[in-house]
Amino acid sequence: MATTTAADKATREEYLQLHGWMCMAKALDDRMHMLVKQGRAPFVGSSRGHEGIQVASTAAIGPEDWLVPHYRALANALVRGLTMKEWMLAVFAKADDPLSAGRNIPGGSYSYRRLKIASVSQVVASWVPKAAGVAYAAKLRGEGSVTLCTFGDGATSQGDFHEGVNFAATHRLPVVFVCENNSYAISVPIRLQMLNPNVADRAAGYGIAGVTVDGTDVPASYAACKEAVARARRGEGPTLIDAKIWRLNSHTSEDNHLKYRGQEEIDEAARHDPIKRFTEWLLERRWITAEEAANVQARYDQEASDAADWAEQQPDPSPEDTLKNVFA
Ligand SMILES: Cc1ncc(C[n+]2csc(CCOP(=O)(O)OP(=O)(O)O)c2C)c(N)n1
Repeated sequence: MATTTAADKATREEYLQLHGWMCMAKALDDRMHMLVKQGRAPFVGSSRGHEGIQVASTAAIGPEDWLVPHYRALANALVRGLTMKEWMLAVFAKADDPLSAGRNIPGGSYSYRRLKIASVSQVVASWVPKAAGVAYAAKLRGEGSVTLCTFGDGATSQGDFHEGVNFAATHRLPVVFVCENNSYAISVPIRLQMLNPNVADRAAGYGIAGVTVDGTDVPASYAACKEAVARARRGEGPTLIDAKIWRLNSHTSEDNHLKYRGQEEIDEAARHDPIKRFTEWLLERRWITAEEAANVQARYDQEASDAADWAEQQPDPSPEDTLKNVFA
């Protein structure tokens, strides 16, 4: 597991901001589940359980850096500056949806130039070589930016993953690869995907640094990511971080994890909620009170509800625009 140095620690204010983004992501996630149950929204690919590593990794890069994340990346996008209203426009597939103009499942496939988020795709691992390409371009241009690329454990079984990481390693590109390892690719457990106990063990095969961290531990995750970003900026090439987390919900709202996980395991997963864990950490330090923590969540729950009601009233895309920006 990663060790923390003082330089890799955030301040109280920064940790409270990370906590806020996690609560914001949970509020949107919970609201989407409700909207799907009510038949008002089509789909949720839940980020519950991923929020800790998502805010930690994304806060470790700066506005000049690039984010090439996987499709389950709500909290990452919020850290980059995506608003709750923008997210809800995507949920309702409205004309002004800034992610895909209503053409894709919420957050499933998009790029957002202003936030320097590129090449989100549902084609598993396809964005890994693209992240290497973004970093290669930045290096050739002498930009000094770092590219953060995130993916699940299942993605590491894909050829695209190998090609992307190997290219980044060979060219010593400034990339931080973060595996949000929830130990499932839909219903396939990680033991049927690989024999190595850690995804980070694969780093040795590429000659790059590999780090295993508890992805439900926000300060430890932040420290590991900060160190990897610093390594990339020093020109020492990529790092592969294996952040162990628990998926709290089914793969998506189209899936029922009870069919392959069992209630006991699902109950165990709930005990690894990173929001609960991080709140306790903040409470122990007296950096937040229980009442303040509850108020933060309640405020974002209300904002998510208001954002949904507002977005639902916005104009739908017009039929004439159906083929706009559709290339094939
Ligand atoms: C190339 C490709 N193969 C299969 C799928 C179907 N699929 C969608 S998500 C997924 C699981 C990916 O699991 P993982 O990478 O661990 O990420 P997670 O969804 O658990 O966060 C699969 C197999 C796909 N979208 N793309």
